[in-house]
Amino acid sequence: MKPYSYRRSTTSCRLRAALNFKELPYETVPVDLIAGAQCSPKSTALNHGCGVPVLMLEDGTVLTQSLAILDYLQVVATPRLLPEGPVQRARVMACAHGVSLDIHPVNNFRVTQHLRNTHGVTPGETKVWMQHWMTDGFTALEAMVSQNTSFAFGETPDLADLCIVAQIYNAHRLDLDMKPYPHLSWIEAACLTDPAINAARPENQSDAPHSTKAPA
Ligand SMILES: N[C@@H](CCC(=O)N[C@@H](CS)C(=O)NCC(=O)O)C(=O)O
Repeated sequence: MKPYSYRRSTTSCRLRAALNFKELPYETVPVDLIAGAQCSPKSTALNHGCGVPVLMLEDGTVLTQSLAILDYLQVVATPRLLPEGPVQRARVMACAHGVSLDIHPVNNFRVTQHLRNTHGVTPGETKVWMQHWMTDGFTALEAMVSQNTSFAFGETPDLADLCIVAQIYNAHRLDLDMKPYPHLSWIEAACLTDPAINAARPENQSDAPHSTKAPA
């Protein structure tokens, strides 16, 4: 499999963690979002939405949208990242959506670029914007996750954890104070002890500065 991914992309990070978790072999194709590579003709031929991740399967089938890709992986490979019970499954999905649909879209690169380029928003104001939406989303998530487990809903990671930990990476990058979110911080600590999630971290990717890994 070939995931097209950018190291700091939270959507790509979710996918990398899921592939690692399920021990599926893959060869990453780095896409440099800062250089605009997601909008090159080569990239848009795979994803009309101009973004990462994209997952190319062994037979050349191309999948887009991180949650749809994760849903595909949920169906074809174990261990599962979603519980069997419908209510518990809906709770995990609600947290995954809290990150993927409430926080990520309003903080996406193209949104912040548009704010800067079209509306004259400064880098400092952009940071405040991003912190605002993370504060909103994290406040809800802090109350939604289980209050007495290591991971979001149990003692092993699930889809909620994969989405939350990737977003917290971004929160640190943007200097968001995590003290109001102790449960999310515990989840992050638990996630970082998990080898599959740790290997998906931005700094462990071949396109990270000073990486010793050869780009695929
Ligand atoms: N809803 C899509 C979003 C994909 C997406 O936009 N990813 C970001 C990286 S986290 C991206 O490629 N942004 C490029 C841009 O905004 O130009 C998904 O979950 O896959």
